[in-house]
Amino acid sequence: MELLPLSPRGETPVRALTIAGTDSGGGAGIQADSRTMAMCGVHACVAVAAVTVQNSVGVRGFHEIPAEIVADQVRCVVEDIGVSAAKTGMLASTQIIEAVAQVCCEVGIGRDQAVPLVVDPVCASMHGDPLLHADALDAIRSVLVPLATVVTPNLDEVRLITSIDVVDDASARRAAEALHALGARWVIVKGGHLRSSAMSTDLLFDGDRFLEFSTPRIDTGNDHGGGDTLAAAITSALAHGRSVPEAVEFAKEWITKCLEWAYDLGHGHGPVNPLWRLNER
Ligand code: PXL
Repeated sequence: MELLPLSPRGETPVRALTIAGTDSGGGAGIQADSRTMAMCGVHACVAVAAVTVQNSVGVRGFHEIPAEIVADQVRCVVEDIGVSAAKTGMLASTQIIEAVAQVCCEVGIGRDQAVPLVVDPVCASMHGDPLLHADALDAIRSVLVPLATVVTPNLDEVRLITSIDVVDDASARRAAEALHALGARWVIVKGGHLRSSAMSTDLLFDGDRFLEFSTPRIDTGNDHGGGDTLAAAITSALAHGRSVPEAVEFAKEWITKCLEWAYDLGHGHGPVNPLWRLNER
């Protein structure tokens, strides 16, 4: 695959911002985003929205950062360092979603703005543990998705947001249309959790055309942080100036490599491995 360029010694890399939750187990969330961005030649700036208490077996709880502190982290980074793409992950609550949306509009992050925004509408962990208050789904629909340059739900998130159960290509297209109608510029419906084929096919929709991206399905129980990593790879490619279809094509190949290099960790599910680039020469 063609990798994104690392910056030469002493040269300031392109920057991207992740607004998300931390994972004490080190596999998902901000930890996955930062590693992926670093390996894609992007300096990762970080606005922490929530701190999770978790290991490879599950999430025991989370603590939200006050909404104004989340927004201030974004403002502070953009003012000085500047970013060319941004991503949201776990935002936990309506208050945080609203504060993030407001500051993004204020500083020029979001669809049709100078800085594209990848919205990964994180609702729950792979174990089904909640990472979003149930009453915040409305804010995801009405405030966050409309701000997205690209929205990247998995099939569980598609069901929660649109009430559409994706079981085949026709329902995936219906779901993409429903998400686009909420206001996202581009929609990806990820087929990775549809276990029916040897390929993992993601559908990309811009309100007009459907594009399909297929990569070989990597069967591993170690896929913790996979969604975050895919969205962070899209964000990284956008930060380098790639178009959305180019970024998605890159990210599909990137996550396939991260899955091939995934490893066991603890007693539950291990993480995908964004550091594979260091080992595969
Ligand atoms: O993979 C979704 C996700 C996002 N963000 C945080 C997480 C998880 C999954 O566990 O912990 C902080």
